[in-house]
Amino acid sequence: MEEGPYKCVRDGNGTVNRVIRMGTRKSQLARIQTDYVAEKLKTLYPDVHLEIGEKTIHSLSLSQFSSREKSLFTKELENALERNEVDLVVHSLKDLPTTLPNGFTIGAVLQRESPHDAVVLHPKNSGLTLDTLPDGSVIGTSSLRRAAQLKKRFPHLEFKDIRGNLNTRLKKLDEKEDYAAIILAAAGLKRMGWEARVSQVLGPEDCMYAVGQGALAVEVRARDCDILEMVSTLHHSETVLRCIAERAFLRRLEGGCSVPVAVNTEVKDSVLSLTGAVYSLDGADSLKEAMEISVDPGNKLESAADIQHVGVTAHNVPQCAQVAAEKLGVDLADLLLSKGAMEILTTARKLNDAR
Ligand code: DPM
Repeated sequence: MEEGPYKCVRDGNGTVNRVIRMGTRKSQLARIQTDYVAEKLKTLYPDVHLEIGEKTIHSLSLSQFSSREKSLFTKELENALERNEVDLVVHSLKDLPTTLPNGFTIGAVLQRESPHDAVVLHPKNSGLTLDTLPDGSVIGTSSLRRAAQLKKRFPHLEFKDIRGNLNTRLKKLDEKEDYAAIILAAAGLKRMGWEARVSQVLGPEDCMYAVGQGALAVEVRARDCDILEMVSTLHHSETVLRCIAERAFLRRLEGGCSVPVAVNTEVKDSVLSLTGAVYSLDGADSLKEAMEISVDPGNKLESAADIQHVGVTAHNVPQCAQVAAEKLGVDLADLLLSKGAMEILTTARKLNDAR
């Protein structure tokens, strides 16, 4: 067996192949997302041996790895990355902070699924919409962003927290009478194979989406050039640029994953447009603005090579376009800040902490 920093296996022909170990969380969605990325890598690199926790793709099995698989959360997964126990971790991009801990980077942002939110109705309400649900109907969501926008837009509805993973939430909806409907990301529902439960997809006029929603991200060690190069082929340029702009916007607003901040992005004819908004908890107060920038590779903005943009490393996406995308996010946030966004967010944060 080959010595060196990486674990390798020899195949039947005596060729030495690197083993890539993928960490995953236990939830069904996390597994599905990890498997999806594994399949892509397997197609692109048929010679690489992939391991997912205890599960093995290809021929190799490593028993000592399985015991560590238990329940790794984002932090634990990063610890496992740091300790060289795994080489890459798949996340929903929207769950990754805009500033990653030192030593980590997002090495791939895959083509985005629908970034929109969707309504899942209690079966007894089949055929209804948020508009036509009776007065006082209770909608389940723990997202401040969704609640703020929908409270304003549909004042006849009530909103209550709902917790747990997707399986738990759907069970709580169907098997009890607590909620008339719940709101979930269309992308997660699709990955779980539950598209048939989507009764309504919410467009930007009803509910703008969360930063990074619908995109998968592959987190790796920033110094691990081999793995970085390997996963970089998974990058989807347009998604990368949209998500850099969105993450730069959220970072500048000092927003975490639980602030009422929403976005909408689009790339058309090499122009990236970003709409961003902040809301008070009841949606009564809000600020919304839009800006755009050219991401044409011919549009030379000063760029430094080898730098991360809001945590993303993408050598194979034009640097100047990434610089432009980040600038767009920062500029739009600054515009909102100049109009009082920080006050709205600070109040929302305080009220939410006091809940
Ligand atoms: C974050 C939020 C939620 C998740 C907040 C938000 C939703 C929480 C809730 C940051 N992460 O969206 O405003 O509804 O109470 C999450 C989901 C997915 C990734 C599930 C969902 C799947 C979709 C994707 C939870 N994180 O939002 O329905 O990959 O974007």
